[in-house]
Amino acid sequence: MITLYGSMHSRANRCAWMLKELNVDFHHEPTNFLDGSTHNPEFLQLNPNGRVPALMDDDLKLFESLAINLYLAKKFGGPLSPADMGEDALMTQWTLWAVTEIEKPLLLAAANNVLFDESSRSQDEFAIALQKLSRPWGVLDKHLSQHSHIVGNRFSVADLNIASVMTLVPIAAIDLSPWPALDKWLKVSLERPAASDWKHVSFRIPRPATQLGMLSMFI
Ligand SMILES: N[C@@H](CCC(=O)N[C@@H](CS)C(=O)NCC(=O)O)C(=O)O
Repeated sequence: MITLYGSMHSRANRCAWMLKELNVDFHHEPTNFLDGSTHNPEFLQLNPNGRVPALMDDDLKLFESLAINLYLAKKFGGPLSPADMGEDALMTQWTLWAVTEIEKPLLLAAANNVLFDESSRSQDEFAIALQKLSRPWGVLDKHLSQHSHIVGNRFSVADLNIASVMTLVPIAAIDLSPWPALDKWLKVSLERPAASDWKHVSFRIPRPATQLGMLSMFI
């Protein structure tokens, strides 16, 4: 039996999307990440990082949302999964790329557009974050102007992992019109019926008190 821990306002919605695409039954524990629940001793047994999502598949305990999705793809197979070693390598490559190239600057942009209280948003930080995103988004836009999907000619875990990181684009109303192929692909991906949990995301995060706090939060 699979149990997914984490409220749908958290990155757990990435794994719920994957489980729903795969039509896998799972139990959902909506652990709240804003009230300290991820730091209680019982939860730390599951994920010593004190973060959601976490997933249990019988005795196997996993953390890291996108690694969980790669595991689920390989465990359950089908069109979302790699068909061979080459596809496996490419799906892993694009997943790690999403985390290293897109996630942090996109979070910084979204924080300064919508997630921080209005009084603590910075237009300068927003512009710097978008500037940082322009290179990877250019790469993705070019790729998607030549290919219908990230890997192979079908929606796979690579599309899902990148699109799930980019749910922050509509949440923060970021304009993707300079990257039209990316814009189109993201809109279509995020409208898949299994993806719908991201639409309920709404929360505010406090701006860290110090520059060091900002660094540890975003870099
Ligand atoms: N890289 C991790 C990040 C997990 C993460 O930061 N989760 C947030 C919620 S979206 C959390 O649990 N924060 C609570 C905390 O940091 O104390 C993943 O993708 O699973």
